[in-house]
Amino acid sequence: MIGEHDVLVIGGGCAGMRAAIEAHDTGADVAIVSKLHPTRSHSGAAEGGINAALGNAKEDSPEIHAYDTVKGSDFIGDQDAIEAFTADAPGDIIQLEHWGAVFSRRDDGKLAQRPFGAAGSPRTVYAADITGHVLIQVLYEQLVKRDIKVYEEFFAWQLVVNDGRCQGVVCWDLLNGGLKTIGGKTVVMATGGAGRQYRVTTNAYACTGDGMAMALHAGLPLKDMEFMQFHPTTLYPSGVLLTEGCRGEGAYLINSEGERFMKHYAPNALELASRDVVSRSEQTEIDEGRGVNGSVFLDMRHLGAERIIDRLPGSRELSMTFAGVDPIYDPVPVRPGAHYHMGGISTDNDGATELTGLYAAGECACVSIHGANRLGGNSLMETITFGRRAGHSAAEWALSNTTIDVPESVERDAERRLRALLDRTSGERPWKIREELGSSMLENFAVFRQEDKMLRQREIVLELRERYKNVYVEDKGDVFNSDLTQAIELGNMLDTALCMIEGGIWRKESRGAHSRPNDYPKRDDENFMVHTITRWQDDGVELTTAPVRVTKWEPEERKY
Ligand code: MEZ
Repeated sequence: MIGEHDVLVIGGGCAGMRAAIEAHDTGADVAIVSKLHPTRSHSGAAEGGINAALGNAKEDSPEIHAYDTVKGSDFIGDQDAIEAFTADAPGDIIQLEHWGAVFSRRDDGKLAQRPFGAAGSPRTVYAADITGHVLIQVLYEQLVKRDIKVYEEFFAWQLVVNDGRCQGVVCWDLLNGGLKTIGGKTVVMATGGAGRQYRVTTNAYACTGDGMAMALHAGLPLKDMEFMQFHPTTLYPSGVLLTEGCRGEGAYLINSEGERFMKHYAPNALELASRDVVSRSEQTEIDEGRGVNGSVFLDMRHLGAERIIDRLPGSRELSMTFAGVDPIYDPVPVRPGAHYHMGGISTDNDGATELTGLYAAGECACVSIHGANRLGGNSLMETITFGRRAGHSAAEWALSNTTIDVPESVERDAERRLRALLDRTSGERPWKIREELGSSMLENFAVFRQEDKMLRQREIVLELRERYKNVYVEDKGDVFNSDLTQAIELGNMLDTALCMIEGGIWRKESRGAHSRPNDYPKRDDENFMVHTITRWQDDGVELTTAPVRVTKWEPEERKY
C-alpha cells in the first residue's frame, strides 16, 4: 500500500473536490485519486450554470425548485432527496461565491440568474457560459489551500472490499506504471458519467463509467440506469455542448424550413421545455425530413453581437471552432447528443451506499434527484451539495472507526488479472469494439426506443462483451499506457451499457428520457412508478425494483 487516509475520494471533478474539502474541514485526513489533473476534469465542460432558488430575478423558493425538479423527473425522483437538495442549494452557492467564484452579476450587484428549461423562475446562477470551468478552478484553489493530497494520473481500477467494508482502491499508476493500492477508512466515489458509450456525446474521452463499473463489480446496485439524458443542443458534427444558456438568453430552434417548430410541441415553454421534450421534438423534425444532415438549427442572430459576446462568448467560440459558424451571423447546426446519466450508484441522501465505507456523489451516483429526466443546471448543483454531504458523512464515519486492513491477496489478484490482459499476444483491438458500441447505442438506445431495437442492442452488447474477452493491448509499456487504460475503460462501458439496456427493456412505458412512442407511448404509474435496480450476477445483470419516495407531490400529467 502506498498510502492510507481517513477518506479517499476517487475522482477530481466538482463532486470529488467538494467532497474532499468537506471531509478535510470535518477533521479527516483526505486524499483524491484521479486519472486526470482535477482542473482537466469533465466538470469543466458544464457551461450554462448552476441552480439555486435565490430569487434574485423573480420570486422563487426551494419549494418551487423542488416541485420543478419532481415534475422534471417525471415523478420518479425521490422527493425527500429533492427537498434536501433544493433547501441546501442557496447556502452552497453563497459558499462558492465566498470562495471566489466569479459569478455574473446584475447591475444592482446581486448574482445574476438566467432562465433554464422547465424552471418556474430564472434560477440558474452563471459565470457567462463557462460556469463549470470557473467552479473547478475555485475548488482546486481550496484543495491547494488545505494541502489536500492528489494522487494525480492514477487510474482507479478495483475497490478493496475486506471484512464487509470498502477500505481503499487498487490503481494503475499512469506516469510510472504498476499497480498501486491506496487505503481509505472510507471511500467516496465521484467519477462522473459514461457518455462515451455513445458516438455522439458532449462527454469528454474520460467519461467511461469507471466508478459505476467498480461499484457494480463490487456487488453494489446501480439505480435507474435506463435514463440517459440527450442534450438538445450539441454541435453538428462533433457533439460538443452548446449550452442551454443560449436558449435561456433567448435563442430559438428552427427547422430546414426556417420554422420555429417548438410551438407544436411545447406551446408555453417553447425552447425552454424540459430537455427530454426538446430533444424528442428535434428528433421528430429530423426524422420527418425537416432537418439538415440530421440536425436542426439554433438561431441566436436576433440576440445581437453585444449580448452574444457578453453572455455567450464560449458558445460563440465553440460554434466557430467546431462548426465553422459564427452565431452572430448564422444559425448553428445542432442535434440531440448523449449528455448525462440520471442513474448511477444507489445512495442515500448523505451519499452512503449499501456497502459500509463506500459513498458516492455527482453523476456516478443516483441519490435520486433526477428521476427520469434531469433539469439543466441541477447537475453542477448536485456535485456541490451532494459532494459536500457525502464528504461530511464519509469523514464522520472514518473518524469514529480506526483500522484499514488490505490483505496482500487483493493486489496479487489484481496483478493476475492485469497480467492476463497485458500478456495476451494477439486478439482484437479495443477501438473497434468501442466504435461499434458507440454507433449501436446511438442507433438502438437513444432519444426514442422500441422493444425490437433494445433487444437487438442487448444482443450486440453481449456479443461485444464476448469479443472483449479477447481484447488485445498492443502497448506493453509502463509509461502513459493509454492503450491499457482504454481497454479497461471499454470493459466498464460495456457492463454499464448492459445495465442500461436491461432497465430499458424492462420499463414498458414512456417516462422522461425513456420514450417508447411506438409500443408504450404513455407513462404507466400503476406498474412502473418505481426505480430499477441492476446488480452484477453470474457475469450478467439481475434486475429488481425499489419504491419511489413521495413526500407531497402526487404524479400529474406533465405539460410544458
Ligand atoms: O446542467 C447541465 O447539463 C448544463 C448546465 C448544461 C448546459 O447546457 O450548459
